[in-house]
Amino acid sequence: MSTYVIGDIQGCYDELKNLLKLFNFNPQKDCLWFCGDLVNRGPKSLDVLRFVQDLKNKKIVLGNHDFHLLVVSENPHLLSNEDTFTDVLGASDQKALCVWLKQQALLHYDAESDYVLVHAGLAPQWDLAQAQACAAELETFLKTTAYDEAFLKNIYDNNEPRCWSGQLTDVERLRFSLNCFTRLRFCDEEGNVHLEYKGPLGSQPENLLPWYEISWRKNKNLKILFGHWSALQKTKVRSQSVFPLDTGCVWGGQLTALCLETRKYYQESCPVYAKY
Ligand SMILES: [Mn+2]
Repeated sequence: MSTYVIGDIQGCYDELKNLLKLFNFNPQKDCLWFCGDLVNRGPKSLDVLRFVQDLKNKKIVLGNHDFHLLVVSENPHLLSNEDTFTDVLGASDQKALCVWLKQQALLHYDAESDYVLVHAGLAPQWDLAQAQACAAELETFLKTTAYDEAFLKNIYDNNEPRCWSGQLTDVERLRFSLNCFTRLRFCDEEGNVHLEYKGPLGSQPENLLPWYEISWRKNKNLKILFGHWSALQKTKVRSQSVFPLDTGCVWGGQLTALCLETRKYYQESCPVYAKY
């Protein structure tokens, strides 16, 4: 049995099927881990969701696009011109797929291999236990709450608070956790999360660093698998224990898989489905 971790698919279903052929994926024996953003921007979000849902051996963490689909499915007016998951919204199994998607994790930790899987990143103040506690709290909340007006106002698309503390209120803590797990890219040395800057690595404001380069980061001992950051090439990452897997398939890059047992990478090239 092998474990393959797959980067952001974003509806690139045909490329996913081709990628699996590159390592002769055996659904009875092998396990697939998905680092989130299964849907949106690409052409076949519905096919990806149905395929992943039917898999026998899998682990999934939710990304910002998956979460956006859940929000839009309960609040159709929030659909934007760039969203391409309308195939899901009109599907006979839309409701079942969204109920299933809501049950998925924000963090997966495998104690045996010591790998952590998240979509975007971990706050520098979090050690494994704190990250797991924050993920568990948020997972319970997301699967039981209605994505109504109050939810949109209190939790969704809100960049505050910027910094972790044990003194945060329940709502602040949920918001901070959601932002770190699904949207994080840059922090400053004081540990504040900066979500506004979305430009390329290297051109960021001087005080900002990729979250995994914060010198005192309390989760440095972990091997972290993540997606979300398509501009990030493995060669740009100095840490040996950080594994970026979003190689921008939807933008005409590749879809990437990493075999955890062999540390071998597999890549399938994609056409340009979306433009900046
Ligand atoms: Mn993302």
